[in-house]
Amino acid sequence: PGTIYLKDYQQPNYWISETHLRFELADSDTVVRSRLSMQRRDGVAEGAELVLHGVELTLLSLLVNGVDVDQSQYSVDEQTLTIRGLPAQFELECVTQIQPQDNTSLEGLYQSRTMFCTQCEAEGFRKITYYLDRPDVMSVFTTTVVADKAKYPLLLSNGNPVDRGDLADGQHFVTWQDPFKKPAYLFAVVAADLALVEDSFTTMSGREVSLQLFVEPKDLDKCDHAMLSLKNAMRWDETTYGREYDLGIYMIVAVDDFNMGAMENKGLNIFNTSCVLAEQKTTTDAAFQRVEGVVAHEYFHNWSGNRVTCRDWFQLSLKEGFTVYRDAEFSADMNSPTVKRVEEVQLLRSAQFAEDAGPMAHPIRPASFIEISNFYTLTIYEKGAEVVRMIANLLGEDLFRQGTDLYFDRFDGQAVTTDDFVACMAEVSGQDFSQFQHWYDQAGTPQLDVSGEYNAADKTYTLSVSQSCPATPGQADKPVFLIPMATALVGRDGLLPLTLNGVDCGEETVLAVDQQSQQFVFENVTEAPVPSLLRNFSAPVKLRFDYSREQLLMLAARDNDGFCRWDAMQQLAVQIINEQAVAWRQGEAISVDSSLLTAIRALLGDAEANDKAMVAMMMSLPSLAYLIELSQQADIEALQAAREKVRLAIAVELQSLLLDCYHSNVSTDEYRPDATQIAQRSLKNACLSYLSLLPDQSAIELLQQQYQQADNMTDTMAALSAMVNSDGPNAASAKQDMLDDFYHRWQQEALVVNQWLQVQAGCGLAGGLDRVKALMQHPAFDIKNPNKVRSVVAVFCAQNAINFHHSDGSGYQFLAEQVIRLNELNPQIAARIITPLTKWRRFAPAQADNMQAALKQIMAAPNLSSDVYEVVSKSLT
Ligand code: B3K
Ligand code: ZN
Repeated sequence: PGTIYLKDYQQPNYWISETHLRFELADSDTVVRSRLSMQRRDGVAEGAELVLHGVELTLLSLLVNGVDVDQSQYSVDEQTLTIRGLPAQFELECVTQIQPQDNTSLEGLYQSRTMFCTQCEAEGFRKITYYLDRPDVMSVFTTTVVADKAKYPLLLSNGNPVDRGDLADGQHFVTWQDPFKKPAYLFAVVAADLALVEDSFTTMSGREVSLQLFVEPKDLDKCDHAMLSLKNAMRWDETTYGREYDLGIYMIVAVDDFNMGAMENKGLNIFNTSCVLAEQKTTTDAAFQRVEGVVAHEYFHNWSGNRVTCRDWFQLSLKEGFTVYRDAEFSADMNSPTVKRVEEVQLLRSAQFAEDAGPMAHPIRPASFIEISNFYTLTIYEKGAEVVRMIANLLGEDLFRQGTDLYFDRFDGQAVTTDDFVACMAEVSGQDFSQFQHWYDQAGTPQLDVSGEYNAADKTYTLSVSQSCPATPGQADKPVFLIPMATALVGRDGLLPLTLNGVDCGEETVLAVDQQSQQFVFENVTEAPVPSLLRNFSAPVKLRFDYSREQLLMLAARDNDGFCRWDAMQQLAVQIINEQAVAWRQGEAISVDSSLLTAIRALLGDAEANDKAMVAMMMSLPSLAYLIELSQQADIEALQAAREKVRLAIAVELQSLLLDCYHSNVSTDEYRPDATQIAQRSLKNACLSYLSLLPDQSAIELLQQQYQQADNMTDTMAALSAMVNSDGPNAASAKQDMLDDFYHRWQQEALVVNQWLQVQAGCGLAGGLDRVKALMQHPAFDIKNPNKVRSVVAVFCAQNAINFHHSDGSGYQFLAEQVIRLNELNPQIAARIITPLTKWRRFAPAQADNMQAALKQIMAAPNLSSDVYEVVSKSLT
């Protein structure tokens, strides 16, 4: 497989103005007829070749302007169809045959259970018919779908239905027309027998839009939340960005077999069932929020992605980073903004930073790739969103809105670049974005090293800041970034007023860190302050400041920035866990430093006055993944043992406070997935998680009681998860009983069974691999269903570090086998689950060698897909 470079971008030789498609769906030998109106691009030489993309297609016929193309005028290979001797304008008719029933890659047209559906982004359309399958080729689509009427009463595509009727042999057809020009990646077709939930929305200009959700009949009771989220998102985009929906129908189809969360096809979103169905008894609070976020994300793409799309796939973050930023702000407005922000930081720190430090590190606008499917990454999405957030903060609300208005208006109906986006922001604000641009083309997580010095005589406080960014593949030295560092100074009684260079800057200021090292001198500082840095996580960087434990306690208690308060607790916990890890390695037992216990005691004592969700987050220890990420060479056993020891100390020392807090947050109110209730449940379940560590029967009884009395899946899962992870002497049989009960109760609900699989695959107790192998033999497992693979294989390898990294290398061997198996079935999923092995350089030689050996074993397997090849080959160099 070859590398594709951004610098080689060229417009195509031909454009497509109209696309007419006819699908004749069948159990095998589905036929696709296409008729394309094409024009040679201005400036392209007469007779220039037309190179169409096409993969795994059987070409049945090819006509230009109604005449068969002579064999000598075209050639076909595995990836392309090349036609020569074409006029400046012509109609190309092409008939191909495909086999969706055998398509396990879930890309192109495929079958999921009893339905046909498509996934075209990024390059799936070429598995449907020969086409210019690139996002800068935008065309108007008219699509006719023909299928058996009894089996597939529902025939959908993008836009509006314009014709329908019955045909011979029990077949019927529907014709759809999408008035908006679009690239092929936004095309979709569905043929199914599903139930419909319908609602409507009146747009700000008074147009009525029909909202349609298609699900299996048994799931009709799980649609309210997605529908409400959709309506909220539509209204929010009108008020926040002035963007209105543009078609008369908005459809969402839920499918079981899907490679990711959902897809924003114009007017016809296709969703993984896990991102649309939600109901109190079967769905956790976290999953409710995910449904809300994904429904909004796909809706927001209608403007940021569909109306204004990407010129080429190097610009992917143009639509994804911006849309994640938009959905994040929406979710923040619908729920607790601080909690949402902390969750974003947790994801960045525990996973995106690691990606940015590994062999697949890439800028949010990459310069090259082998397989674009590998670039739907946390970097493109989450770091991309952080970069848009920094722009929004640099401009302020009003100018940012002016910038997005200009962007949407100027580029409506076009395929553009991240440069075009930034240029709009520069134009409306008059700001110079040249240094800021490095965020788009440089990979790696920048690091800020900060120190502070108080001068009592001068009443000055000087912050010395230096920045660095580690080398990443192909980028050794990097020019310095512009890093906005939001800063405040915390004094005994709260925030101190800030004066910089004689200018009064209120209580918080954004320092523009734009040099390798520089100083900021605050004046009239009346006491030695504790600096509150990178407030609300103002830039996606690592920050080092040598805080004492007293200073961290002070920030946790007195800062008014929720992110900084939480982060102070995290830093305190990291220090304490790391000192336990050192002792563990030396075979010593030292007591757990009391500062953390003091801080949690204070939080619990004041839980009623605080945001309960924040208390829950602040009292929870950093994840093992984050602790690993912070270590130069991670000793997972030591970190895990240390973390567990600190958890147990908290449980033992604060037992009665935890129990009080638990009981005072048991609610009898009717379930609602709103911020207040979610906060209360998260605090209660954080307490439960600690209490479950206590080595006595009452801990098990508490779990059993919650499990039996729960009227919602959040509480059920909290109890089940704590039970599964419990290894007290009496836990074994209670655990098996609970697992069996759960399965028997929910075996008909695929999404609930997935949670049952996840909780077991993620269990950190010894023997993890054997449990996972047994789960894969269970009837509930299916290697062809990505949700099952993610629930078992990916959870074990990516979220069960202690078992996956077992010193005998068995976890790595297991993953290599699964990747090789999935490489043939579903290359995208195969490539995605390799991630844990790519991090081998972060481990001690004994482990690193075994991880490398597993990568080499994959590399040696036959028929490697470009997806798997890229990840493995880059990891081994
Ligand atoms: N745009 C799709 C992702 C497509 C992934 C293709 N491998 C979903 C989204 O980001 O909204
Ligand atoms: Zn997206």
